[in-house]
Amino acid sequence: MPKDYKSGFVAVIGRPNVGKSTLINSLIGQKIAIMSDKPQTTRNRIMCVLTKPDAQLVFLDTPGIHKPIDKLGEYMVKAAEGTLQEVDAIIFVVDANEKFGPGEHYILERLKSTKKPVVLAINKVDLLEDKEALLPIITNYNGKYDFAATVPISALEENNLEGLLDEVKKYLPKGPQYYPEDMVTDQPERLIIAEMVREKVLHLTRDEVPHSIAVDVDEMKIRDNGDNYVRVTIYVERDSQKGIIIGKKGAMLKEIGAQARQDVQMLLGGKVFLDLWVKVKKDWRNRENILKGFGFE
Ligand code: GDP
Ligand code: MG
Ligand code: K
Repeated sequence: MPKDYKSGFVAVIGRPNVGKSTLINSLIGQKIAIMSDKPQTTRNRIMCVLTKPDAQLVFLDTPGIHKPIDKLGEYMVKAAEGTLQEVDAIIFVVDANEKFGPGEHYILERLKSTKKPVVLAINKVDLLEDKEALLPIITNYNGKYDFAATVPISALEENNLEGLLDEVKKYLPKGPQYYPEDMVTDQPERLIIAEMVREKVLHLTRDEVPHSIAVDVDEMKIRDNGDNYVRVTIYVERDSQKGIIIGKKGAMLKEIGAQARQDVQMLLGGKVFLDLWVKVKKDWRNRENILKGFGFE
């Protein structure tokens, strides 16, 4: 390891859908960061490790920075803001094709309470028909906040990601490789699997069920024939939501299972039997004791 090796923590923040997870996944080269915009718990502050010859960067996908609307939201915002105080640098991702809005304004206000360097990543530049359009975006953002750097990128097409990394690396302290080179995430498999299922539920039901659904992996084992067996419970608040998730003659749940199984198989390797259950747990969002049961601090 070179003697000026650097290592540190980097928070990736931004409104839903701007491309935070895509960015982290592109950097890491694997689908680890969860693509759902409605993460269920503070636990999925997913940590991804990127090891380079000159630096090791640990990325934290912090989905919770938005106006809280209920108890769950409050927990998440607190956790996300805590993260901002722990990191060495922050990447603020915005979408080049979206106007500056209240979401961005809210985040910039939150950022004022941190002294950490913030690198602005203007994402989805591949969708800009006229690259000249970048200049006013850059000027506008830099008029509102003192960014450490501004870097236009395409997370999806992996454009200028090295340029972004170079800017971020400037703000990392000298330090050792904390994590083994081949380690890309600290997430227990169970939590990743729960998020994979949850992502499919929200996607396939087209938001007909609220983000208040929770998913727990109850059991994971390897059967005698070598196949993986995973039993998962999806918790909803109302019978009607249970009905939507199960679908006509169970068709929806079957589709959720089929799609989630593919992701889980990629994660675990080998064959996976995914045993999905749906249970009603009334109004869990606003009942703190139940929140604690789901692992909230
Ligand atoms: P997040 O909510 O901020 O984590 O956003 P995601 O990473 O889940 O991305 C939201 C959507 O934007 C997905 O459909 C991505 O494929 C898409 N997306 C992300 N980055 C880019 C990009 O650079 N270019 C284009 N065209 N689409 C992108
Ligand atoms: Mg995301
Ligand atoms: K600041």
